[in-house]
Amino acid sequence: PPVIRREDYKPFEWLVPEVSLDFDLGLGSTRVVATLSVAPNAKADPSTTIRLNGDGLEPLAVQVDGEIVSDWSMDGYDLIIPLTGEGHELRVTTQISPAANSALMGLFASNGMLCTQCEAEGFRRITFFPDRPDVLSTYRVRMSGLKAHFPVLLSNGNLEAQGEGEDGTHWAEWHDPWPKPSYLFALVAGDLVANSDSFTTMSGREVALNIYVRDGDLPRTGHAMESLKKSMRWDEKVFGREYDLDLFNIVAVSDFNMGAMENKGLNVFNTKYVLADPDTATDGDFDGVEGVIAHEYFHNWSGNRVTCRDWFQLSLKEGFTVLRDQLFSQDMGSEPVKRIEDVRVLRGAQFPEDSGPLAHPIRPDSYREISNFYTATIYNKGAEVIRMMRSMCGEERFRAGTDLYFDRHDGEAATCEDFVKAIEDGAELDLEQFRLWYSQAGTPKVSVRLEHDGDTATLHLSQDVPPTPGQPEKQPMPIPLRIALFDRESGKHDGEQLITLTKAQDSFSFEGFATKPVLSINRGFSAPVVIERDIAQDDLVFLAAHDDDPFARYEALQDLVVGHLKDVIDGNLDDSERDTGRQAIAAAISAVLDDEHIDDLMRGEMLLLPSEGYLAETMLVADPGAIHEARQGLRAYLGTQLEEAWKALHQRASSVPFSHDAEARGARKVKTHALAYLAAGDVDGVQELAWEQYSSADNMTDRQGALMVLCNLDGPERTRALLDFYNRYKDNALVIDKWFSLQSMSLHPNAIEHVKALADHPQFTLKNPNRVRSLYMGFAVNPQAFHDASGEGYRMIADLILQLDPINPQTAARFVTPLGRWRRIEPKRSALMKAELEQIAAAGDLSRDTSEQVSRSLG
Ligand code: B3K
Ligand code: ZN
Repeated sequence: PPVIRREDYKPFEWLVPEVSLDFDLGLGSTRVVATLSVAPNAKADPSTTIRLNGDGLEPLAVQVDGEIVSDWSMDGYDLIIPLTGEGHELRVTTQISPAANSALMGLFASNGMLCTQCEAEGFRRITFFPDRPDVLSTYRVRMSGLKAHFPVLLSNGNLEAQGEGEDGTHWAEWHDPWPKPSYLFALVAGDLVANSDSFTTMSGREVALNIYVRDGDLPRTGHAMESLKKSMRWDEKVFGREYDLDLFNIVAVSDFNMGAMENKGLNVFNTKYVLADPDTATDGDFDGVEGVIAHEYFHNWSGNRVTCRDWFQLSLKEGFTVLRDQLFSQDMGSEPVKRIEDVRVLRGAQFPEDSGPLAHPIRPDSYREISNFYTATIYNKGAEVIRMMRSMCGEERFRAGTDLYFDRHDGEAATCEDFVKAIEDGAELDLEQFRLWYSQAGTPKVSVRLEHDGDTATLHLSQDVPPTPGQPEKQPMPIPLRIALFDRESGKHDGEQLITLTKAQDSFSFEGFATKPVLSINRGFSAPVVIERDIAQDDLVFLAAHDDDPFARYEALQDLVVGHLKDVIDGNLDDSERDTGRQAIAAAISAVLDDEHIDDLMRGEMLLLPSEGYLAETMLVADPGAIHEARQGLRAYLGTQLEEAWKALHQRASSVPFSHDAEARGARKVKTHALAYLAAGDVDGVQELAWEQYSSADNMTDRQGALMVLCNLDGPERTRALLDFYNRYKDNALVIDKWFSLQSMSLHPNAIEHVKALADHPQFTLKNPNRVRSLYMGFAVNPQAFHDASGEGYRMIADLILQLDPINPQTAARFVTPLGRWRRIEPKRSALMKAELEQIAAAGDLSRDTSEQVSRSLG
């Protein structure tokens, strides 16, 4: 497939101010008549033809200015129509088959309903169109279909007319007054019911809100509706953004490639991010709903009102919108806990991406399939980059910058450079060197050394931005670091400072320290970098106990554990040194358990050991077997060593009654952590305790937590609980997804066999992305099973990719990533992983999605 380059951008030769679409809806076959008003674009080169993108379409009839024409031609899938250089009306008829659309891009069928997904390039699977984000049009949509099949007919904007047709059909006409690119078009037709509410905007306009779901799911939509109203209010208050239509619709669909989609006035959601009640959704699921509802709603400004010029600018809307949803969730719940969670996601998904074969800058320079660039880098690192701007100028000036951005570019298709310039002008911040964060890939490493002499403490910093594919040499980046220097005696510091490292190396001096202070650095994770600090273990213990920045405190404990485990894995410790290290960790954890100044939500974060993936990431070449053994060994040690404390914690937490408040949520979080440590230590009676938590649970968080623990063990309670869970929830797809993933993520020695059997389970299907992810993403992140020394785990993922690719290439391509880590894995496993990638590459007829990922991974 051809490579598309950012530097080749040219504006489209034609403007398409108005589009009208007429749909004759059917599951098996839908007819589409698209009418486009076009005019030459004065800002582009003149052209004597118009190229309309298509993907697998056939033009059944082509008209120009009301006349049938036949001088059109096809160039691959694109339709080329000759046109003279003035305004015209084009009309093209196509016929599509939603029921046969298993890729879930364009118009597809899901459980008898019809639904669209157009971002990034799905609109061209519906009709011929200049399917690029810089072509903005107002849309008028008419649809008709059988009323019995499709009682609800929805599209973007406002409903303008509806009526009854012949033979049991009905129709509706929608009009969206806001010009938009084709990727924001949406249509839904189905048998749906709505949770309806309303919201009065800051200027007093009443907006009707509807969340459409299948009958029976209505009782689980309350949390989504509350989240929507909170998001609308928050965006007014914090970013000054008001909603701009009289109607906001959300539709939940169970077959969906991603989380949700921000179509103008008609968001389409994966059911996973809409439906929640205490019996079927965990606290984490509730947070997921709130965060994704907010994210899609916030896109109305950061994405829809100001959209992207081309797909290289994707982070313009995604990075910024992720930052907005993160700040929102921080405000709705616990700010430090949310920050820690977000950093964990960044380190778990983005850091490995940035240090592997798929590394790319947040504004990429080239791609072959844009669907492959909806990545943790574009989204999460993109958010971190904008967060750094905010930290450098402060909230108020940042708001002046975003106000200017929205004001300056409202109604436009903008670039990342436009964003940076607006922040520069509005916030009065010099971002010249900062732009490197947009162009350079790779996670900077910052080495830190604190020196003390007389009463001066000197901080020596140096940075290294590692080479990434296509970028062998890097320039130093500006790295804003929040720091504090603690007095060892008093446990206090004289205030936090923000220093910015702009050079390859630099030193910063601080006066007035009679004794050597303890350095706390990258507080709040102010920069998305790896800190390599030369720090004594005692100082980490000090920070883990005393740092007043919750993130830094969490980080100190993590570093303590990482340092110890790496020493264990490298064989650097004799038995007594290992015991000393373990004891220090146990003492630090025990202090966390006893600390009355932190709440349980925070305590839960501090109790979580760094994941095996994160540990692997800190090593140039990792041995997954050794990492697993060392980490499990430490967990077992902590489980037995602190047995009484875990039991007491479990008991205390179990006495807190269910509610959604922070205290109760915190209690649920630490309860399962305690149980998991006891299980790791294999202490007497843990199976019974887990069964007790499982069977007496009055909510999904406790129930799933206990089942997760039982799933790792081998005993009758495991089978009993899995069977009970299945029977209890067999009719709820989202909960059955949990049942699949708990087994595929399990530490049980037979996990591979379990996954194979589950692939033949009557409820397993490759057609539903949630189900595929629940079984196989769970498996691909299961360090023990996926990295089984036999290579069987690798083979299973490779087989899945080949089977899924013809059905759903977008979802199939996502599974290439875990195999792509082969260069960073010890030689034997590495060879096995690479061989699987080569096997996939050798298969004929791969999708553009999968072939791009496989060739980059091998390249
Ligand atoms: N913008 C969509 C993602 C579309 C992905 C297309 N492959 C959801 C979101 O980020 O809000
Ligand atoms: Zn988004």
